Amino acid sequence: MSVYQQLLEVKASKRAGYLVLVDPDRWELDQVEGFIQQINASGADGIMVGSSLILGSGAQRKMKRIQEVSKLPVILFPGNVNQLTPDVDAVFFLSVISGRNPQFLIGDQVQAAPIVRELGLEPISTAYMLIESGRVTAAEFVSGSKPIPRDKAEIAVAHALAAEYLGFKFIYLEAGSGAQYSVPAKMVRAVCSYTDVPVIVGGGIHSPDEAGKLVEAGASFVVTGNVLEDESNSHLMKQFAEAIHSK
Ligand code: 1GP
Repeated sequence: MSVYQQLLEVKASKRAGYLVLVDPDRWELDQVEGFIQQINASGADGIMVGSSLILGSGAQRKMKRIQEVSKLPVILFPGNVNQLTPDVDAVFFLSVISGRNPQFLIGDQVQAAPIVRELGLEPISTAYMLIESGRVTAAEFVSGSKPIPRDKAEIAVAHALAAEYLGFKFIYLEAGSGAQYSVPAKMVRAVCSYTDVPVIVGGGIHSPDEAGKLVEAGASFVVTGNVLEDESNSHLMKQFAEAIHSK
């Protein structure tokens, strides 16, 4: 079954799905296995790997290790074309539709498409919308695109409708990794009331309670990354899964 189908099944069978983002730069090769085992046991529904920028060495080897150890689908969440690797189950084929930078709207996708085909990866088209989140995030800076103002839900709605009409499989409302504020629940609610395209929400989510509120607002998937990189927070993983799944 395709990863896309698996994600749709998660959405159909649970209140919403939980995806954990693993930034290869945050883990040494010998640490990453333990973290993935924790994710396997947490009740999460999938693992995302990638980052706006990867500085450290050995990212490809880490991704391979992640896929070997993971019992969940591993989806590449690429910051650029160089992060493409055969050692994932699918790739979120992102277009930064909130921005007007042609490189991140279609330029990089044209570079990436033949590589995705050659590697035999499953592309999952995803309309990526950056939402203003208190301070400039890496995703905003690196993509050279302006985020949507957080109090302008109607702008997010119009982008989401455009994404639906253009045929994207997912909409990703992104505050940015390590964001000061997560995407406002009000904006999630507005977007989800206008489109049936499944909405993924991520960036700056620090508590299971916050995640649960985003699901109540209509999110189909919630992503956490940074908050779990602090080992003292590892107990939160199961709590996130419960808050997101429970009716
Ligand atoms: C970033 O949405 C993800 O693309 C996760 O963000 O690291 O802030 O949880 P955090």
